[in-house]
Amino acid sequence: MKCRICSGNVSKFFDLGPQPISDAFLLPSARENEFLYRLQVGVCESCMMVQQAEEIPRQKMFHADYPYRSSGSALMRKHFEAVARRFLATELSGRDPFIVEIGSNDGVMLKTISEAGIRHLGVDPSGGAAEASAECGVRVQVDFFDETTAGTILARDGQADVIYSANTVSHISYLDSVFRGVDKLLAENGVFVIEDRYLGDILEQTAFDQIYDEHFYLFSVRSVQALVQLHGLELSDIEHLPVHGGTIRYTISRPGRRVVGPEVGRLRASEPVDFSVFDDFARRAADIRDELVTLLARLRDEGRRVVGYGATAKSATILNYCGIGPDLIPYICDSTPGKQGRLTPGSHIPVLAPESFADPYPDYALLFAWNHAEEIMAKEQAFRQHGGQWIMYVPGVHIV
Ligand code: DWN
Ligand code: SAH
Ligand code: ZN
Repeated sequence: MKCRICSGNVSKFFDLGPQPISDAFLLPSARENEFLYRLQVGVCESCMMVQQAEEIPRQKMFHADYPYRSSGSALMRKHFEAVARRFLATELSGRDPFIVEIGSNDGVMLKTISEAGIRHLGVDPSGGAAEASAECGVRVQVDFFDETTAGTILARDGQADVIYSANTVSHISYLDSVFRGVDKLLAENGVFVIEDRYLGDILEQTAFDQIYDEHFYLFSVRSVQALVQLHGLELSDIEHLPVHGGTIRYTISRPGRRVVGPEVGRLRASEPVDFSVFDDFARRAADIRDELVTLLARLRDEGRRVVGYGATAKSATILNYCGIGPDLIPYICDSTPGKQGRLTPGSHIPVLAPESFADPYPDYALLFAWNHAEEIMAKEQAFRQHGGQWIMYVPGVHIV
């Protein structure tokens, strides 16, 4: 298999078997003929980019009914407001600045930019999310960002001082086209800022649920630096952030335009070069699967009720890789309107509104949205007061 970035040789290290589209929550009547594909990941021996073996047509994942809404988490709303405020105070403080966001979803970041009266454009193919962002005053183009889209934006709006993209660039297999687009659209002294899940944290926590269709790539400093250089740009800074279980914010600019920060070399030097870490990761993931399934089967046999919390995209990987269905988890509570009343993809577990959680409280709740543990546990304090316990599987299976 050839690397999608540099054409190097990709060595496969983890096969997660047949998997559905992670955000394709099914209407109860539509459970037949579900689309499945084989989820496998490998690492490029040349540029170290971790990537999937199979590409899913982009329209199958991102369309009018794509259900995820970034604003569903108070923590993420705060995070993106801080991002916007920082841009307003720095990169966007000049004359008539312009910012483009790739994957703007429901406008969680651009809302603050729009309120400040700054020229902006969100690009996102998911029409429902785009509609929600337009309702809060965000200008949005319902489209996949690529070289063609970039050309259209350039002709209409001119160059961008900031191109920002959170949890989206890793979702795009055709990064050659995206980077050609960025190169066209970015002003001479502009910055391209990317935030994405960090491979180092995924390996350390054995968070193998971060591998699913949308996460086509898992980024590291080494692989992003190689990617950026290949397209004539420079990785000038990185920040390691706690959100989504461990994220890196990469600041990319034209060569020589910015001073390269010391963190880039420091974190890069800490990254593994020995491929055995990937095989170890796959082995630990299989152990977690066995432990989790054993625990859930034991609790069921003891007559305990276990329900799920947070019908995340990540949960598709756990549920389908472990073979967990409604016999072990009768339902999952989730606050997203577009997921409620539907079945989880592949595993066909009903998704109910959070109000069902207390009706009555289960003995245990399996927290699929483990990256929002603090927020959810604070919101659901009464569960613990009723004797309920949370089951976690990152890093490793444990009960809190
Ligand atoms: O990268 C991606 C990230 C940004 O979002 C996308 N590919 C898809 C998606 O991934 P995810 O579904 O794993 O993201 P989250 O943020 O872990 O999803 C949290 C889920 O939990 C949502 O469905 C909403 C739900 N939730 C809830 O029911 N109550 C969340 C919170 C905070 C709550 O209080
Ligand atoms: N930035 C938000 C949303 C992440 S979910 C956040 O961090 O919470 C990923 C988003 O990327 C979805 O809204 C999806 O529709 C969008 N997306 C996928 N491919 C895209 C592309 N080629 N161009 C722009 N957006 C894309
Ligand atoms: Zn490569």
